[in-house]
Amino acid sequence: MTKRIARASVLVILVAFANAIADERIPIIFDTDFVMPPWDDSMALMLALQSPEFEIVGVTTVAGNESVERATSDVLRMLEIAGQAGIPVYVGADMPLVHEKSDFAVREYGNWYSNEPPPEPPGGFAQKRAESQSAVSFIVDAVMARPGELTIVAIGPLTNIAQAIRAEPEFAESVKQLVIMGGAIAALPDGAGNVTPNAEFNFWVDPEAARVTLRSGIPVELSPLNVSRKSALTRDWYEKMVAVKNPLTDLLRETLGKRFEIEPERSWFMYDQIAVASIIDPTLVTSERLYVDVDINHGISYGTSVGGREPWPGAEAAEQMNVQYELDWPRFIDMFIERIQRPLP
Ligand SMILES: [Ca+2]
Repeated sequence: MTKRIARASVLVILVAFANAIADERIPIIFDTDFVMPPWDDSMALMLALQSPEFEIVGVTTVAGNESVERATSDVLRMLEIAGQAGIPVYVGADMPLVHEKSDFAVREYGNWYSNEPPPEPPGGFAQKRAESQSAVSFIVDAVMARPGELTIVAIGPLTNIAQAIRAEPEFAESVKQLVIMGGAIAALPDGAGNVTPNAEFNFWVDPEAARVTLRSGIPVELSPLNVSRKSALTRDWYEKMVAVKNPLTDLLRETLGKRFEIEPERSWFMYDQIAVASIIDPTLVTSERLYVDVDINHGISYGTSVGGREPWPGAEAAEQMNVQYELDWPRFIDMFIERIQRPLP
């Protein structure tokens, strides 16, 4: 009896302790055009999953790198591999708001318009299924249930976020923070685009959604190509990353490893991973407060983000936000590797 009471008290203390930790965690919604490694969204999710600073309230998918069906199928499998299949997944937009498939879109990187069934992810399709609630409905409900508390990490086209903003008038003022991987800012170093000369992929896929989102008044931390270009994932770093064996490094060996087998001397940028890391440790990046807006005219600058220190004619609706442009690469990659190598739950 005494033993049982003692055990019960220990349990009570443990639960209280767990709750105390839970209260300290940063609740996030992870919105992603997810694809398995070597693509960046999956490595960004690995970092988030392996970081006790976060409470991942849900993962929402969107068309971008690939179709939304592929994003959903791959993320469900990733959560199983990471031992966190309990995190709910919600299916989001399968097309941008306005942008239509063009010959240029087909030639360039990205497969957001695809209607092909998703290929089998490493290890086979997940047992786990997506929730029946839509991503937009979930995002709105989750934010409105905890006003001022949730951070949204948006690392794909901003289609779901723009729809959530439009769906609920009080949504924008109820989001604590929105961390976006997207855009390229010519006013800062390394600000060229990666799809068109000046437009970055996520913003270019859904420029209208990017504009609605940036103009919404949600406090934004922007992680554009300027800061991505300060990263350099080489074969040496990759080998350090996979030196410890766990299901995540096994997956990286199987996927990211192929890149370095084919092109051992090449280095790769990291994008979404930096956006996630900057929430855990804001001192990893240097930012400047800029007014940022997105061009939605169907001309040569479609999808281009423009940032300025002062508002300029035509940018009267632009909001000020933190724009990352410099990265402490050695500290970032050390942190990334250390987290990926931690034991899985
Ligand atoms: Ca992405």
